[in-house]
Amino acid sequence: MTDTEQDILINAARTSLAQAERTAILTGAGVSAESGVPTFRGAGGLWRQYRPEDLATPEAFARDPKLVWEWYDWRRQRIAQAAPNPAHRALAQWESRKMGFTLITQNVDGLHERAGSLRVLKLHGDIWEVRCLRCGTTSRDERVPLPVLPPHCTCGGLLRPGVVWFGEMLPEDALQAAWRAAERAQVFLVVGTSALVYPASELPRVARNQGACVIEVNPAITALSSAAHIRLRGQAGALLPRLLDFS
Ligand code: BJW
Ligand code: ZN
Repeated sequence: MTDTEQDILINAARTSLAQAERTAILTGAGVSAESGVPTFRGAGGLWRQYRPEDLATPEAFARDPKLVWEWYDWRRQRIAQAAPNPAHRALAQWESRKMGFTLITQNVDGLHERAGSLRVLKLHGDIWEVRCLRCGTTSRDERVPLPVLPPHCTCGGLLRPGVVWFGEMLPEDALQAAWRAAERAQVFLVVGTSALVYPASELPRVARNQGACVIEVNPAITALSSAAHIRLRGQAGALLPRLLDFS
């Protein structure tokens, strides 16, 4: 695609976004890639020799909680060193200027909130939360690195990360709100996700089936690309400030 063709697509996307009264946005790991947070799949997606599917499961945690915690502790350190990038900031600024805006994220890194986003539907939890497997208490622990792995609760129980693993249900309130926003959206913007993980991957399709214009921002072709009306190939940090600047 030439630069001129991409410019035409950006203008079309910008106009749709500017005119929409209800917009939903789904972000994935790619939105934080330019902040230095590794994505799950593709280049740099491996930690040691493990894939996310080997570690982000209750079975993996039951088998070897120390190993799984080592992965999370390493990621927490990377995230603590990272700062929000222009994509996070553009979305936060947009929320403050526009009604009918719903930000849905699969990310657990908290960078949307650190950029100033106030309402974020977090589908896969929060890496800074820990939950006790014995007493069920959830709390925040932002220490990096954690002093002892695996960490334990004051009750003596084993703590797990407050995230959603494969085979687990998503937080019901956030998922319901995300589904409703997808059903109502006139424009659905999908940023930096491979769209391989269910049920988040269904949201753009739900929106499309209800008549929304689906816009994808991603440097690569994804499982969703063929269903998107406008495909913008590039990095979120470069494209989102251009898409969302309609002052
Ligand atoms: C850029 C960029 C730049 C790079 N700018 N872009 C068989 C068939 C179908 C479904 C299933 C199945 N078996 C089981 C399922 C269900 C399962 C699932 O979907 N599995 C598939 C893998 C097959 N889903 C679940 O289990 C979910 N629960 C559920 O369905 O409950 C009901 C149920 C219960 C019991 C049985 C069955 C169903 C839960 C899913 C939880 C996912 N959890 C994780 C870990 C979270 C905690 C943590 O962070 O550690 O969530 S896995 C991981 O993947 C993480 C992510 O949020 C998620 C999505 O990844 P994402 O964000 O798309 O990242 P990447 O790396 O894949 O892609 C990055 C993209 O960015 C790429 O496209 C790049 O090109 C792009 N990019 N730089 C813009 N600068
Ligand atoms: Zn406890």
